[in-house]
Amino acid sequence: MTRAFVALGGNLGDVPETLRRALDALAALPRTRLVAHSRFYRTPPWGLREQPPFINAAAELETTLTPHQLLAAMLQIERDAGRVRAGERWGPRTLDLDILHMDGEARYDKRLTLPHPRIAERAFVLLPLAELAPDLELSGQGRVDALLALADTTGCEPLP
Ligand code: PH2
Ligand code: MG
Ligand code: MG
Repeated sequence: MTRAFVALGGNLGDVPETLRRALDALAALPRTRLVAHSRFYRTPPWGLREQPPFINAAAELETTLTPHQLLAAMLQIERDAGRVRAGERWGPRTLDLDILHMDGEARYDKRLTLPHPRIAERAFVLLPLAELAPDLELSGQGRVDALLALADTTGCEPLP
C-alpha cells in the first residue's frame, strides 16, 4: 500500500455536502482505504480573486492504485459532482480533487506532477494537510509545517 494525500476543494453549490460525498467516494475506491481527513476550511479565493470563497480539506489514503489510476478515479468523482471543465483556469468549480503527494513518487508528465508543484504557495492546501502530516517532506518544496509557517493564512477559518 502506498500513502497518498489528496486536496479537496470547491466553491459552487453545497460544498460541504459535495466534499462529504467526495470523501465517501474516495473511501469506496477499489484497492484504496481512506485513512483520515482534515477539517473543512473556508478560504479566500486564490489565483482569481473575483469568485466566491472556497471550502478546502485534505485526505490521507492508502492505495495500491497507480498515480494515473488514482487521478482517473478522482476525475470521475469530479464529474459525478457536476464538475464541468469549461471555465477559466483557477475559476469557480463544484469540486476539485488534486493528488498532492504519493510516497516514493516524484514525476512530471503531461497529466500529473508529483508532488503537486504549487503546495508551498497555497495556505488553503497547507492548513488542512498540516493537520494530517505536519512532518511530511515534499521533495523540492520542504516540510509541510515549515511551509505552513511561511504561508499567508489570512482569512482561512475552519468551519464550525
Ligand atoms: N482552487 C483553485 C483556484 N483557487 N482558491 C482557494 N481558496 N481554494 C482552492 O481550492 C482553489 C483556489 C484551482 O484549483
Ligand atoms: Mg486545484
Ligand atoms: Mg484540479
